[in-house]
Amino acid sequence: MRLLGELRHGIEDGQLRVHYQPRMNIATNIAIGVEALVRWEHPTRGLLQPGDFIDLAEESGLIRGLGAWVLDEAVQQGAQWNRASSGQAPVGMAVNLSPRQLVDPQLTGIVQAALARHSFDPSLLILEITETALMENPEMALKVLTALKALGVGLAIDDFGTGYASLTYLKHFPIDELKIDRSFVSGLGAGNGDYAIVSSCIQLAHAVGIRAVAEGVETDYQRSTLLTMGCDLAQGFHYSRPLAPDLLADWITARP
Ligand code: G
Ligand code: G
Ligand code: MN
Ligand code: NA
Repeated sequence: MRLLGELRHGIEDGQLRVHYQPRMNIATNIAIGVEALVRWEHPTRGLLQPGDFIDLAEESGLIRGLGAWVLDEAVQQGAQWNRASSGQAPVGMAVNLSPRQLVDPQLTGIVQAALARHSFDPSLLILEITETALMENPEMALKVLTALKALGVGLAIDDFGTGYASLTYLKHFPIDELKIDRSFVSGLGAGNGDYAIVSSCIQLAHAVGIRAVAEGVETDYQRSTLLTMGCDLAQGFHYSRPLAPDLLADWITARP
């Protein structure tokens, strides 16, 4: 397939970019970190979003190289911001892992190497794994998560509510945060069942002692509703779109 060849070339040719979206403490309105989101600056097709090429990367196996590059790039960027912002709380970095990366025997080594290469504090890195990836093989996932956790990094369940994670696994996985899928967050205020779903997810997270993060917060009504519900962190266009690192620098340095 043509796009696959172009992607392989694009990775080697340095056409990938990482954009960053602030992760906000809802109560204080302060950015506590960012999520790294990959883009492909295609020479003729323009700036492509992950939805245009991540599945292809996953099916072809290119995701291993792509994912390792994103991780290294994000950790390097996080380390750079943190060196530049002395006296401020350090910036946390969240990076997405695909299902295939999760079962890669080299994953732990790749993460460890990136942290060491850039002298990045492991506790400032959060690896996001989708609920679906975890539930494909929960026993194996538990082993991988335990190994990653031993490096000192944080772990998040991404797109929570769209898969079928049982409460049993949520309790046994060494998870630090639960990211409520934006399909539920976007329904807040629409008078449907999403209010109850989002509220339950937050209570569930707190019941097992982890943070609740709302994805895709677009309106002030959603923000204030989440605050009332006790949600800890939020991301979304209401605060900021994912931005190129030079544009985000202001966001990072403007923090109190
Ligand atoms: O950036 P955008 O909102 O278009 O991201 C769409 C999806 O692509 C999200 O679900 C996100 O988790 C995924 N994604 C973005 N960057 C990466 C990445 O570096 N690796 C993997 N595996 N998925 C990513
Ligand atoms: O979950 P993934 O890691 O699944 O989520 C990140 C994706 O969500 C990125 O593609 C990002 O561009 C997108 N995104 C972030 N904030 C918002 C938002 O407020 N609204 C919408 N529609 N998409 C958002
Ligand atoms: Mn994510
Ligand atoms: Na998500």
